[in-house]
Amino acid sequence: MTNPLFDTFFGRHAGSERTFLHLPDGSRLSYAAFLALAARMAHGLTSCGLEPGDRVAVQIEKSPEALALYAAAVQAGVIFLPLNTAYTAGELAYFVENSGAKLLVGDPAKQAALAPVAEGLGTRLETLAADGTGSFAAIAAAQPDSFDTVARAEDDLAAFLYTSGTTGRSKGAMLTQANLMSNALTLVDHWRFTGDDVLLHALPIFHTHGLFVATNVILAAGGAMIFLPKLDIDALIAWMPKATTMMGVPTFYTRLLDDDRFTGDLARHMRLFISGSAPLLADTHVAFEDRTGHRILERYGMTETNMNTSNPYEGERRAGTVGFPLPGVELKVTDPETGAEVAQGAVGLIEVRGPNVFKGYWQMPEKTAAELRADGFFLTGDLGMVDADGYVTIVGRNKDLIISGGYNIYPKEIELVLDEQPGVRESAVIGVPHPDFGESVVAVLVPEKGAAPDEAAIAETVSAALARFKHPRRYVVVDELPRNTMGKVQKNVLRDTYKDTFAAPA
Ligand code: MLC
Ligand code: AMP
Repeated sequence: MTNPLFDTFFGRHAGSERTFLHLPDGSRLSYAAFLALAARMAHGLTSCGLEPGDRVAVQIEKSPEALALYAAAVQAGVIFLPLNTAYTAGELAYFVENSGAKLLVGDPAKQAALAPVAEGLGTRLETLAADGTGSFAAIAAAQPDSFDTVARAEDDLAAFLYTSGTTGRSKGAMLTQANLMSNALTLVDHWRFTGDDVLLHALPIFHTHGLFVATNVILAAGGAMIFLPKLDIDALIAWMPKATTMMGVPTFYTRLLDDDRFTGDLARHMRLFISGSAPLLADTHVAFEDRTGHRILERYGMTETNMNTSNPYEGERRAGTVGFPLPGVELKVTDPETGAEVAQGAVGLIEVRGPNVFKGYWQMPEKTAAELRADGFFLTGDLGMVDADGYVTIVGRNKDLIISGGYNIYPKEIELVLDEQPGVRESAVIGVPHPDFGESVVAVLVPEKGAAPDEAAIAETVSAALARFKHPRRYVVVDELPRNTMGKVQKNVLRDTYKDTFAAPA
């Protein structure tokens, strides 16, 4: 194979008139039409000066064109770097600079904010809108609809996905062709995907879940997707009769259950519902089964590793667990201090090894060495246990991380902004239970002596600096933060104190 990832996911559909995407307006895009679009975009990337191994940073709304740009990057041997559309220009500047992206493809609506960033970094800026217009679309439109696929090896990099750490800036997780390919092929097999599957796709396509799990699985199986721009329960309910499968974060399932139109009848014909990216409450699992007769299949993964474990397709899908290690993935539970494996059934740090595990963090050898052992085991930062039947349960995190509606939020990043604000001596940002997002953000502020922090002004500054989903939804002011004898802030105490902040009224 000249380019294993392209050939496996895309090239083998050449000339196929089968439907790849069902679009919200009722129209369809065949594999052949999609590949022609991708080929024009691959020429577009080349004509913008990109060479194999260069990075293209992409912050655009979900659309067939946005997906075709992923295919184009793979075909041209360019490393694809998708970015959350909620990121502010300031946040985005870091990713573009750190990755050394030669080209930034952004939304035309954000051109004014992105132009100074691109100019300052010497990066070319082109635009692509969800309706298929924009300067990059114009460049691509003028190109031929076939492209000589650039040769790549399985060990070559296919994508960077940025993920934050407890301290410091975000790290670019380097994913190889083999990482993406091996995981998607395993999942196709494990979850019994075929060319007859139609996946209800309402996830964003700038993260592992929507792009590398949902999309790659469908591409590898040769199935179709109902490609919705975002989660919209009305659309999900309207389209469900045409789908066979759905993937979502737990919020998808709680929102469906909150809607009376989501009935057992509506879901009966479905083959499979899959959940991941955040813990699915056992209550949600049970309520979903009561309503529909389906047991949601929960799996566990992360940016650096794609998917690690999954409940079985056949066999018991056990609520509150993430199932068994996937074929080819080794999983062990270790003592966070010593690295020694703990006794079966004991809680420890989850470590994983397999063809799914990434190659390291871009230009951060120390961070790579700290998290990826020389023997290939990756320290996930998740705390878990394996029960006597082999089911893995995630019981917590050994990392200061909040997961809100499936998005990761790093408290440190918010604390750094808050600590700078007038009248604020220090801050602690915590995640507490939230009925819709699973967890949500509370900021605990300690004022300077005699000062009263101006909450509105602080919220405004936070708003300019950070993506909306990271914003604290509640601020509280306290005299001092609880600390242990070592002087470390006891976030567990704060989480307990504020655990009912977003509780629904009894
Ligand atoms: C949107 N908002 C959020 C939010 N999403 N706030 C906190 N957490 C989130 N996840 C903001 C909006 O900006 C808006 O701000 C307000 O909350 C309400 O918006 P909404 O209309 O209710 O949000 P919605 O568009 O419906 O989005 C919610 C969501 C979405 C859960 C559907 O966030 C989503 O699709 N999440 C999936 C994330 C995902 O794909 N994660 C996978 C990571 S990969 P305002 O201004 O109106 O108040 C990974 C590995 C693995 O983790 O294992 O898969
Ligand atoms: P990300 O860095 O965005 O890829 O997020 C990965 C993290 O999401 C993991 O390290 C886990 O903490 C969490 N996660 C993913 N799937 C699950 C799940 N099914 N249950 C609990 N946590 C999960």
